[in-house]
Amino acid sequence: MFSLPITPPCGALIGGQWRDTSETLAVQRPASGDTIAFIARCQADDVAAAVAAARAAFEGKLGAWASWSAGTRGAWLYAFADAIEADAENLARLECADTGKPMTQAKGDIAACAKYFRFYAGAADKLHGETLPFANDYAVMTLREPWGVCAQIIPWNYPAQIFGRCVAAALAAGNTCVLKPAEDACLSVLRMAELAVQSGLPEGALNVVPGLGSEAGAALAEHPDIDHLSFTGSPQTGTRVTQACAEHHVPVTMELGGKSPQLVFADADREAALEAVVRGIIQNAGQTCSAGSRLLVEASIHDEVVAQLKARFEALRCDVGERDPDCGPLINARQQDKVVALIDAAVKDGITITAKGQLADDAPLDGHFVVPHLLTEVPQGHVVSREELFGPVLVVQAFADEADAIRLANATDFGLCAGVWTRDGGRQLRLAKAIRSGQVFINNYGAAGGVELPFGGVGRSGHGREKGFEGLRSYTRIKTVAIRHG
Ligand code: TXE
Repeated sequence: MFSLPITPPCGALIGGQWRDTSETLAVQRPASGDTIAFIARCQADDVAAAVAAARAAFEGKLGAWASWSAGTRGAWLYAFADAIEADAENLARLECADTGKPMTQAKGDIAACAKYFRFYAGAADKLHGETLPFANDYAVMTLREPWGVCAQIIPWNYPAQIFGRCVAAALAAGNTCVLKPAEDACLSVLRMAELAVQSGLPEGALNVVPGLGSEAGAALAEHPDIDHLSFTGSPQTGTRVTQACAEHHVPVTMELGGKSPQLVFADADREAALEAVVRGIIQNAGQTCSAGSRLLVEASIHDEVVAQLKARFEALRCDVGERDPDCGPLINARQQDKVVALIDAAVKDGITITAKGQLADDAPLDGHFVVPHLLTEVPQGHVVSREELFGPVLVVQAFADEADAIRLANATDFGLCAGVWTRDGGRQLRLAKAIRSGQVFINNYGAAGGVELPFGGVGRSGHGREKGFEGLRSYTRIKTVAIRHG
């Protein structure tokens, strides 16, 4: 039987106190199906109490949060980044057990989370409004103010990283938070909430309401007293959350996944490109919004590239995350069934599985494993070239020339990321402009996840930006003050 390195508090954090709920939810380890924790199953009344605590903290009626200056908030964020780093080993082991991801990736996620807090710590007292030229008898300025109570609904694929990017930015800007983590994986988030309380974060500044999407999540999105909502998850749930927020005119940031292309031209640094192409689809077993799930390759090198990828895919090892394989299990049986069904549909329609990775002989039978798959000669209209599979499945298509490459890259309703591999400087710039997506990476993929870089989508990938200074601004609003002095 698997046991966790530490047991985080598994209740709801409301107004600085941990509370149990009458019912709980079992959390399973994706690698083996073992139950590793029971988390709170918050209902609408718990969510209402959390929103009320966040409101009271924001208005100075609970705890010291409202009295903290931007500099004091920044100092706390720095200290909290240190606390995360001091607990990094426990946090990484929790993240690995809970999400199934390989240990090296779990460690990277915890490091990135600490980096978010450090980045926004330094930025907290550098956010400012402007003075504006207007009529001579006026003085006009803008005040950059926090929204107030920020709701955050986050998924299970990167709990620690997404906690960092939302909570660090929201708190740095002076908001208070009510965060609904995903029912499938939230143990690192609960441990960090515990560390936040221990590090002296005032009551009510951060509230966490674990539970089901249809219960706690829906109650949070429907609550009339939130001022902003940030959501990361599926387009379908994003639509529902957006509709609920529209009832009360609550602004939303939506980060909804993708079907991102990697374009490899004949003149590319082939070794670097293929390394990034493979990493871009197996990272977190393909359960990454920015996964490079479509490889578009110039026709003249197509067969050679497929042969090179075949060898790489066949060498990929799939196993439990703790053994640090190339690829861990998927999060749950539902995601595993979805991915397997889509691969089966591709095979039924005559698409070739050119290569597969290997599953460790002693991998637990109840683990939700899907080995990496390389699908080639995939027609553009097929569901596997259009829909987000959210698994380690790379779809390969050939393009004739630059115009054809742009056409294929943009033949999607999504628009999150694109990778472009070419040594031609003019082409790099043309493609950067022509591809319809929130991020274009030239001769790299993902810019090492840099927390400093704004991130978000177009089209079905969502709207609004998280990360970087742009992400911090999105946790604020502008107030215009016009003084007529005569
Ligand atoms: O997502 P959901 P699921 C995509 C990916 C995946 C698919 C389904 O393609 O296969 O979504 O995953 C909460 N009101 N991504 O079902 O439902 C839920 O509890 C309010 C892309 O897990 O979007 C969780 O906290 N909240 C992605 C969060 O929404 C609700 C990350 C995400 O769950 C709710 C995850 C409701 N009615 C999945 N229903 C990315 N962009 O990285 C659910 N939730």
